[in-house]
Amino acid sequence: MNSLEEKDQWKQHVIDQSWTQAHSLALVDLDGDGQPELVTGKRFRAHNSGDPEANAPPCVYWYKFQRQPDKTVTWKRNTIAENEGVGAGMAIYPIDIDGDIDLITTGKYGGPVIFENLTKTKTNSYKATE
Ligand SMILES: [Ca+2]
Ligand SMILES: [Ca+2]
Repeated sequence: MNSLEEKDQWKQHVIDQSWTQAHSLALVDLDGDGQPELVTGKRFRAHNSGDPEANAPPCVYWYKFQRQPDKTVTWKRNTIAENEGVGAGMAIYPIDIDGDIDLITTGKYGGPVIFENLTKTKTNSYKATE
């Protein structure tokens, strides 16, 4: 047994118990401060509706975490969308090259969905063609 398998090597901390079925996770610096944020979300009716709250609406959230002086960590949830979700994957890339990182999720109501991050420009510079 190596040191990572030893009992009591890991302690679980739940970040948010207010929703269920979190799917993909990513750590990405969304606001450009040099510290990554946690991006995640859910779809609905996953696993043949066998998961808890199977029909709860999909969502995309990001969490800002902060280390406190006593070394505890706090997580503040922020909403990107509550009408689209995250399925089995997401992509992170500066799609609109405006200085911040954008997100592409697998969506729930159709094909992939881009969430344009407007942190740097405050204006929509992405033009989708259909
Ligand atoms: Ca950041
Ligand atoms: Ca952007």
